[in-house]
Amino acid sequence: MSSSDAEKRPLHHSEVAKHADKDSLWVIVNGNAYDLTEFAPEHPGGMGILLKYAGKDATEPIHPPGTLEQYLPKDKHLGPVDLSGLEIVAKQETQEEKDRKKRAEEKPPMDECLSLYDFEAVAKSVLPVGAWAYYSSGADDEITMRENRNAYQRIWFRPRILRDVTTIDFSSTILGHKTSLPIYITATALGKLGHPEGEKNLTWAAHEQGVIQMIPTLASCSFDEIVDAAKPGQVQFMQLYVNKDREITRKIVQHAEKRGIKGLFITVDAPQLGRREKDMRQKFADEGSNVQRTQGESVDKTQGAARAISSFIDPGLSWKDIPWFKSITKMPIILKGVQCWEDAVLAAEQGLAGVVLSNHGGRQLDFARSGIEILEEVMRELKKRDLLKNGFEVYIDGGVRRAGDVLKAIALGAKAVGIGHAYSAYGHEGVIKAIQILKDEMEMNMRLIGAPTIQDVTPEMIDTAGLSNRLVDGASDYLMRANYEPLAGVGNGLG
Ligand code: 173
Repeated sequence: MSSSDAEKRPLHHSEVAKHADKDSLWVIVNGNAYDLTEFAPEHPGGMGILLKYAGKDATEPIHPPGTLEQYLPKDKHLGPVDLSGLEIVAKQETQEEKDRKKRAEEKPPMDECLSLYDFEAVAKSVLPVGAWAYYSSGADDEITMRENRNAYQRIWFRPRILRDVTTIDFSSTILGHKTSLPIYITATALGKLGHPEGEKNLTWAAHEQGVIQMIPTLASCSFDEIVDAAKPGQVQFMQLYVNKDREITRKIVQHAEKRGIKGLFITVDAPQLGRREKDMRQKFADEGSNVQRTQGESVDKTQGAARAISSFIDPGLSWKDIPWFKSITKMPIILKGVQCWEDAVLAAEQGLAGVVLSNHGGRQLDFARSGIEILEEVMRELKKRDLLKNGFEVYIDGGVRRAGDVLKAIALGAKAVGIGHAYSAYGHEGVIKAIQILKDEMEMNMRLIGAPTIQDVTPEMIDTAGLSNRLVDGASDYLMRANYEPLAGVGNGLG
């Protein structure tokens, strides 16, 4: 059928339902039908997930609106669908899902959240299981994810007294742009898994609180929607996953620059997505039942929400590409995911604007060190080589939950700290409140360490003697614990 026929005569949903296998695979998205037969083998998420929706309504929040219109050739747009007579079969809700919805209805009033941990605890309790699995999952044994927190606990303050701390000013700049405190909202994918407004919540809250948002490549809202949600003059950065097809990357970068984006943060720690097993397990459970039963197809058990949409990322990206990036944009370029001083030095020598010391929230290489630990060596080596003189900036992210963490990073030389997932459950109001909490903590901590401004937060104010003493719990001897029979009446102290 040609698209002009489709305009004249809407397809009936029963017609779409006939195209439900890999030889003819149609889906309905937002009331329109699309022929995905030729595209299906190339779907980054694999054929399995498409077969699950073949012949059916596939309107899901995972892709931004307009994705199909943008990427699918026009002749595969089959036009509007007549949904009359379609029997909506209510999905069987599990008891777990019913319980979750009840918890969401009865969640604590937002004002009871006193710290970022509280927001995280509410999110865990009320978000859909798959959303929480995706957001909270770290790589492999999640040692690095925990280390991101632990590392902050190995740094202690050396406060100064009797400094006039009546007035506290924690404002600063990032790449020359004002920020009300030295944090920015870093890029986190798939915002609509947590809330229907997705990343726009972050845009609105960033404006309200005077901080800068970094827009993720793999947002649930489209890039333009997120830029349009910003108020005039509001500064936004963009995170970039580099596509194997550099033409696509060039278009994305140049479009971002045209839309006024003020910094390009190229992610360099994800040539392949890490194994986040919570996320992977979740997806397996979801796809397994339908695809296997109805199509007799084998299920790709190695996917998770993240892996399903990440195969376009180019593992061939290298230092040789940097001059090309500089040739296609005037935006400052920052490498996000630097993990040792050698690469920070290379970035500065290449004339880039900065680096983010990051292990991707512990979601990539397990046993990567924490950003705060790397910061110390990076600042030392950059200074030694006089590479900070052109305004090269160093940021860190991962594990930040308290303003005290931010101050430790600033004392060690970071210009700002990125904050990611933790507070989706209350929409944009929750994000505003979370940043307000950080500001309140910041004011108190700056008073207590004797630093009235960010410039007063110096390396002498912290004790990093224990920073590189990374301790990991030894594996416990499960067999001994399970099999040992203590003498009758005598405890063995194993508990
Ligand atoms: O950490 C992530 O989840 C992430 O960066 C990502 C990458 C590709 C697809 C989705 C998310």
